[in-house]
This record gives sequence, C-alpha cells and structure tokens, in this order.
Amino acid sequence: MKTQVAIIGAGPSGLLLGQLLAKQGISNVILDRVSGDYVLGRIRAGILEQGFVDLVREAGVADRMDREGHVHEGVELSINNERFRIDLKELTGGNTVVCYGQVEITRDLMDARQAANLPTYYETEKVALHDVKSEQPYVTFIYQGEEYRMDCDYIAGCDGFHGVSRQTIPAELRTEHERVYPFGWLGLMADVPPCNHELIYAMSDRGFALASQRSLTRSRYYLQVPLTDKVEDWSDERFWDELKKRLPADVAATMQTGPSIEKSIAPLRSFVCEPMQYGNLFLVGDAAHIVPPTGAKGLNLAASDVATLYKIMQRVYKEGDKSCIEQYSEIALRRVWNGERFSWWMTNMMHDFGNEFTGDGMTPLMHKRFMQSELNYFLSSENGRKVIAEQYVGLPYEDLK
Ligand code: RFL
Ligand code: PHB
Repeated sequence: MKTQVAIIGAGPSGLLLGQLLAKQGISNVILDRVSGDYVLGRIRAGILEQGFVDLVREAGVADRMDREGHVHEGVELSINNERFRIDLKELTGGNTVVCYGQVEITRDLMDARQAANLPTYYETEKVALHDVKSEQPYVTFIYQGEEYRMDCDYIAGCDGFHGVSRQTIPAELRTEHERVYPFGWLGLMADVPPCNHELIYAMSDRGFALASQRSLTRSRYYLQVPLTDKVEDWSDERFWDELKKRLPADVAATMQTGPSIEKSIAPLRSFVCEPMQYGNLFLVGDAAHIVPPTGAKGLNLAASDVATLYKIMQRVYKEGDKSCIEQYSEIALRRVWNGERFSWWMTNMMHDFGNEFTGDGMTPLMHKRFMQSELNYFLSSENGRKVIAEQYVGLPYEDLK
C-alpha cells in the first residue's frame, strides 16, 4: 500500500493530524497497536487551549465540542484554605480555555475519520519504520495475521511515550532530558456535580489536589500520592476523605461525593527528546515530550506540534517547497520547552516533595519554604497572576519562516 503521510498512533495527535491533512487532500493512513475502544478507555486531559480549539474547528470536527464544552474564564489556586482566583480572560485580554475531555475529542475525531472512510488499522503488531532518512521511507506491520508494507513520503510518529518512532532515531543522534517526580497522581471520576464552577489547584500541608470536571454532572479529581501506593489502597471513601482535607474548607463542606466510575494512578514526568525530527520522520506529541499534568499542557503541546507539521505539509504539497521541513524541530521545541518549564514550575510550587534531596545543597524544608514563598508572591501580585494566566491559556503558535 502507498500513502503520502504514514501516521503511527491513533491518539489525539495522530487523529487530529490525519483529519487536517485529509481536509487538504493529503492522503494518510493511521496505524495503532491497540483497539479504538482501548484508546477511548484512557481517561486523560480535560483542558483545551484556544489554539487546540481553533485547530479542531479547522479540522471540521468541532460541532460537539462547541455545543458541550464549557468555556472557563478563570482558574483557582489555593494554599491551604486561602483561595486565589486567576481571571484568565481579564488578565490575558480576552483568552479563555475550554473544558472538554480528551476522550470526547478523540471520539469526535474517530467518528469523523470513519465517516470520511479514511484508512485506520487498529490492533497492528510489529510496526517498524524503515529508511526514514531516504526519499522513500516505508513502514511494515502485521494486521490480522498478514504482513504489510506501506510506502510513504513522510512519517508522523504520534505513538506516545512508549512508541517505536522515537527509538527509530539513532541513539547517538538524540538527547533525552528526563525528570521523574517522586510522587504520582491518583485520579477519580464520578458522576456528581463539580464542587466549583472552575478548576481548583490546591496546595496543602497534606499534599496537592486538583478539582476538575468534565460536565455539569461529572467531576474529575486528583490527589498527589506516593509512587508506592496502589489503586487498591484507595477506597472511594478514603479518597473523598483525603480530598476534603486538601481542598479549601468551604469547598469541601459543600462538595458532593459518590461512587467512582474510574480510578487510576499516573506517574509524573518531565521529558523532552531533541531533535524531534530525523530525515522524513517527525515526532509529534507524547512521542517526543511528556509534562507533569499540573499545567494542563500535555495534549495542548501535542496540538501545537500538529499545527506546525500541518503547516509544513501544506507548504510541501501545495507549494512544492520541501526545504521548510527542516524548521519542524526548532519551531516545535521552542514551544515545548516553554510548556515544560511552566509545568515543572507549577509542579514544584504546588506539590509536597517530602524529604527528596533537591540536588542543589539546600535542605528539603528550605526548598519547601522557597516554593511556598514563590507561590504566595505570584498569587498575591497582579503581575504574578498575569504570568500564570498567560501561560495557562497557552502561548500563540509560531508561523513558519
Ligand atoms: P497518546 O494519547 O499516548 O497516543 C499514542 C497512541 O499511539 C499508540 N502506539 C502505537 N501505535 C502503533 N505502534 C506502536 N508501536 C505504538 N505504540 C503506541 C498508542 O496505542 C496510542 O493510541 O499520545 P498523543 O496522541 O501524543 O496525545 C498526548 C496526550 O494523550 C497527553 O499529552 C495528555 O493526555 C496529557 N494530559 C493532559 N494534557 C493536557 O493538555 N491537559 C490536561 O488537562 C491533561 N491532563 C494528561 C492529563 C495526562 C494524564 N495521564 C494519565 C498521563 C491528565 C492525566 C492523568
Ligand atoms: C483533567 O481534568 O483531567 C485535568 C485538568 C487539568 C489538569 C490536569 C488534568 O492540569
């Protein structure tokens, strides 16, 4: 088989890129190693930046998001019981974020792809990338017991952190930067109304908590937990008890609880692979970078990679200009590093690092005091809140040269 762009991975990056390319008449085939249902079972992000929303509209898949997504004009951060509202709209001159689940976006993109009859192969095995430095790269894989070869012009590696695409770049040509945090996030989904109309990122002496939501009737909450904890250690009752102790008291007092419909623990990591490109292979989204979820940046950084690659592909196929492909890694990485820095900073300020040695000679308690002081300063000053607001809504996408 033959296509112009082979896309590895049917997560949000791969599906969004595929939809945008197809709209421009650029052929693409998507491969994933798991089933569509499995992809939809992974509950992840909930906050979309304006850039992401615009891209979904451009892909023609925004109807349900525009109907059911909730625009959030602000976000709250709390230190123990003290609440600080960051007015995103006012502080950024009109920018907001949209609360709409990653699962829903993925479902909308999958449905649109199916309706347009665009080729997607789920449950493939042994996906391998070949000759990516040459003008004739190709991908081999096994589907329903048969071996296939797919010839293409370009390969988009949208296959997440554990995918094969990144490993295709020779180890001596890539630099991987990584920080694994000494705690995870335990997430719980429940069909109860959210405790607040906006998200609350809460720092407390007992550790971090996040009150998020999916709709007016579905809440998503997270607790910082030790990496050694297992989901089985956390009954629903224990989760709600602990959450109430970490959220501001007035919120906890009126919060509705109920049985969980999902509970899972995610490790926290900062990770960047440089470069994000090798010949005609481009890494997109989690395949190239991971952020801790504290800044809500993971999916949004994936979207800005997609936007950059989409512009490049349009120029290649519409204007016949192949030289622009060299710009991909540089443009994508500039925005990635910014999102990484913001996510790392938010994580540092809002979590309890316990007795972890900070590596620069200070005691853990001194580190904690610095972080508390930093958070206090940023939240108490309008300029500080402005800095957080500007980053939270997301920086503008960069154009090609
Ligand atoms: P994905 O979603 O991991 O999809 C990659 C796909 O590639 C497939 N694959 C392969 N296919 C073929 N061959 C192989 N060898 C393959 N190996 C893997 C996989 O099966 C999969 O289907 O990456 P993508 O598309 O780049 O999307 C990235 C986002 O999923 C991720 O950045 C966000 O979920 C991160 N994230 C958040 N991002 C935000 O912007 N805002 C948020 O509020 C937010 N909250 C979160 C999050 C991530 C979380 N977890 C669990 C990591 C909250 C959590 C708890
Ligand atoms: C979520 O709703 O899952 C969510 C929201 C904001 C974050 C992380 C996760 O920063």
